[in-house]
Amino acid sequence: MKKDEAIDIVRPHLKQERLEHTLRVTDTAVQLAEKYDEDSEKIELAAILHDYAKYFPLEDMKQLIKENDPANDLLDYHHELWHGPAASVLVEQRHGITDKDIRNAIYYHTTGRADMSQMETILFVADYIEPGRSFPGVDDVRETAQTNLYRAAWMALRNTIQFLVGKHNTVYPDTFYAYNDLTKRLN
Ligand code: DGI
Ligand code: FE
Ligand code: FE
Ligand code: FE
Repeated sequence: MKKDEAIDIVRPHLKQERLEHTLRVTDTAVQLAEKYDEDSEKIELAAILHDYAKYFPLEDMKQLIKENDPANDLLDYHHELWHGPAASVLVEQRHGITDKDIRNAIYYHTTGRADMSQMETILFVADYIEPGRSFPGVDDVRETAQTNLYRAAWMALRNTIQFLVGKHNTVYPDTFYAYNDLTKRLN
C-alpha cells in the first residue's frame, strides 16, 4: 500500500490536529528507520495507521478486541489503551494488511511490551518524541533517540509510568514488562 492510500484511509477518522500528529509521527519514524537501518516502508505504513481507531466509539473498539483477541485483559484497563489493538484488527479486516510487523507495531504503540522488535520500538518512540509533543523530559528522550533507540524507549516508559502512578492511575502490565525488559537489556 502506498503512503497516500494509507493517509486517505485514516483522514476521515481523525481530527485535523490528530492527522497532523500522525504525519509528524510518520516523519519521525521514517527518520529513525533510516538511522537504525529498519524497513522504512513498513514503518511508514504503521505510523500512518497507528491512531486510526483513536476516535472510534468505545463499543466498537471493545467489539473488535473481543472478537479478535479474546484472551487479553485490555478491556479491564483504561480505554485509552484500546485504539492500537483495535486499529491492528481494522487494518487487516478492512484493508487487507496482514503483515505482522506492521500490525504489531500498531498494536503495541501505546503500551509497549517485553521484547519489542526494533520496528515496534521505533513507532513507540516516534509517537512519544514527535516534534508536537511537550511532555516533561521529552527533549532528553529526543536527544537519546538519536544515539540509543532502546534507551529512548526505556526513558519514555519510565516517564509514562511515573506520570500514571503520579495520577494514581493503573498501569497496564505490558507497560511494566516493557520497562523491566529494557532495564535488564540496557544494563
Ligand atoms: O494516541 P496518542 O495520544 O498519540 O498516544 P498513545 O497511544 O501513546 O496514548 C498514550 C496515552 O495513554 C498516555 O497519555 C497515557 C495513557 N495511558 C493510560 N494507561 C496507560 C497509558 N499508557 C501506557 N503506556 N500504559 C498504560 O497503562
Ligand atoms: Fe495512539
Ligand atoms: Fe505512545
Ligand atoms: Fe499517536
